[in-house]
Amino acid sequence: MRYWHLVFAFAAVFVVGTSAYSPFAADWWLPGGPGPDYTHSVSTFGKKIDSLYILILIITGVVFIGTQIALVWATYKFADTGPNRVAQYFHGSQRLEVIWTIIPAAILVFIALYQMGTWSDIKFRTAAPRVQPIAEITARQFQWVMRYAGADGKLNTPDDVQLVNDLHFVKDRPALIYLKSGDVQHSFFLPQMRIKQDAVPGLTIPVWFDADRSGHYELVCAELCGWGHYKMRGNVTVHDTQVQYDDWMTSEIRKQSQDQLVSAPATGSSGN
Ligand SMILES: [Cu+2]
Repeated sequence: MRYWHLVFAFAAVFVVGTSAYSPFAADWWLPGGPGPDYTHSVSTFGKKIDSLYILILIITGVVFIGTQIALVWATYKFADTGPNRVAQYFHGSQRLEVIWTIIPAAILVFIALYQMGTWSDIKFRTAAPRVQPIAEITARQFQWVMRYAGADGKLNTPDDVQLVNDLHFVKDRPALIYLKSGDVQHSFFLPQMRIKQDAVPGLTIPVWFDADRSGHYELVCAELCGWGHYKMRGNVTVHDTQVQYDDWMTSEIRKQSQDQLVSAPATGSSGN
């Protein structure tokens, strides 16, 4: 049967074709900004992450196409041709094995060195922006509990504002948060900003990011953390200006104090 190579050839052409088309189709590529910018990340780090992603995609794409050509050729050339065909036996080729070990190793070392600058900008604590953290975010099954600094701009003070699944920050300036976990391991993922960081029980991890376009984006959990993992979705609002952010914060503070008034016992009825 000399037909199997056609199946492999079709599968390879289909995969390469749809992959090549995907940057031009909405929702097939990396998530991005609103409207025609749907494939462009909205953060400073996003551009670096995307260029690394494209580089790795090109390397793996070339290797994929090469191995698929070899596969199709082998399934055609060595196809079963009838009952009288005799099996061939041969020993491995040491030279070939050395080559196909050294080339991938060299590529991996290259990628490891090439990405180091980007990694250090995003993850090294020494690169953290010197700003006050806007919030402490605790991941727990199955929500993001966010404690904002409140009116005084400082965390761990009585005027902190607590919200759930609602991340706000200001456009064009670095936002710093402290990430914690209340139970198991979660992963704080801002897809449009290309930021992903595990929330690890027992650790407080600083995470920083920015956005160059205001609007509404999403926060998701990228670590399968339990049955309700899919529910760990938060809204992200990027405000145009600090004034807008402050207005939003003021209205949240007002809401919170109203809640406290409603839930407080009526004066005199409870004794203290
Ligand atoms: Cu989770």
